[in-house]
Amino acid sequence: MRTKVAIIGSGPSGLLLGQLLSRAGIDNVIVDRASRGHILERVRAGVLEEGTVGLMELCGAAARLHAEALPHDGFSLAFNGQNHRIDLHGLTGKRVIVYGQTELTRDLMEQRQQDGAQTVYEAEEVEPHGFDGEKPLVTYRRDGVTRRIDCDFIAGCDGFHGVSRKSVPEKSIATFERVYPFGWLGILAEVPPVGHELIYAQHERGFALCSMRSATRSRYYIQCPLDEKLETWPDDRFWNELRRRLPPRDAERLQTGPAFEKSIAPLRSFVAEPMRFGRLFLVGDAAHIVPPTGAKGLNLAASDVHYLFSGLREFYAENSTAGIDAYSAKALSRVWKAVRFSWSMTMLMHEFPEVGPFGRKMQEAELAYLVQSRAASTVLAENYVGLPL
Ligand code: FAS
Ligand code: PHB
Repeated sequence: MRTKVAIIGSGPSGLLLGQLLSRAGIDNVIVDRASRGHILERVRAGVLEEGTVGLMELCGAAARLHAEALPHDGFSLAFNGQNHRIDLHGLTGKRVIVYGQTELTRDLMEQRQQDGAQTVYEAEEVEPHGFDGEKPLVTYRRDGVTRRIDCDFIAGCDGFHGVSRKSVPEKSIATFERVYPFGWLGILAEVPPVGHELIYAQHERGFALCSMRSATRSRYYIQCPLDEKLETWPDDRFWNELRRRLPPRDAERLQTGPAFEKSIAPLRSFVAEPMRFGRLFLVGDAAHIVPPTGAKGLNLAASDVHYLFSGLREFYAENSTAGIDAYSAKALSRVWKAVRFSWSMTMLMHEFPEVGPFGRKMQEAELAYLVQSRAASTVLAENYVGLPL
């Protein structure tokens, strides 16, 4: 098989890139080791920046998003028993859109199928080759047969545990990492959310986040030890712990019900530099990971796609390599600012026993200053809604 761009990974990065390329008439194939169903079972991000929504519109896949998503003009920081609203739209003129990553992925898959572009699911032993030369290719096994895709470029959109970054010689790549000493225990439940906007709660018992997927479906998280076991968290224990971390007014309003999804996600900050190796480009989680505290993971994948798609379109339309040559530096400039923001939100909102009483006082002082100072709230707001592309 031959194509212009071989994309490894059918998550948001791969699907957004594939759809933009197809709409620009640039042939591409996506291969993913998982099944379509398995990818859609994963529950992940929930908050989209306006730029990400814009890409969905360019993909021709935004109809359901515009019909069902929840535009949010602000969110709350809860600490010392009080809620403090950050007026995103008032401070920045922008808002965020609450729409589950699962739905975004489904919309892109369906639009891709309608547009007739090729995706190979359940591909085994996917491997990029020859990307340091002029004739890269991707091999994979399907139904016991090894197949190859000859291409001009390979987009490694295969996430943190993918094969693309691991295929780069160690001496050619630098990595930067911070692993946090806790995880997020998250649940989904068909109950109305506790409030009409998100609540990020800092509490001595640990961080909590009240989010949602719709007016009838809630997404909640609580900070938990890394070695926590799901089986030790029956629903009642989760709801009681969440209540204890919220301001009294929210705790009283909290509607509970059976959790139909429960999972623990570890938290890390990770960046690989550069994001380009000859004819292989790393995109999204394949190149960087942020703790979900700043709601940046999926949105960073989208901005990578924006830069890479612009470069590839320019290459095929104008035979210019300027855009693809600039991809890594451009993407990393925005990535590092989002990594910093996500790290700072994580350090501010979570319980770190090792920081002791002084460290907690610093967290309290920073939160108090954040909600008192328009300048400080504006800094928070402009990072949360997403820095310019
Ligand atoms: P993805 O990991 O989504 O997709 C990679 C794809 O590549 C997968 O479909 C996988 O099957 C495939 N793949 C992997 N290895 C392969 C191989 N060897 N061969 C072929 N295919 C391969 N972000 C937020 O903003 N908010 C959140 O609350 C949030 N929660 C998260 C919870 C978890 C547990 C995780 C892991 C991430 C979370 N994220 C969150 C971040 C998440 O949303 C990512 O940023 C987003 O999925 C990035 O999309 P992709 O880069 O496409 O990577
Ligand atoms: C979610 O709804 O899953 C979500 C929202 C905001 C975050 C993290 C996760 O910062």
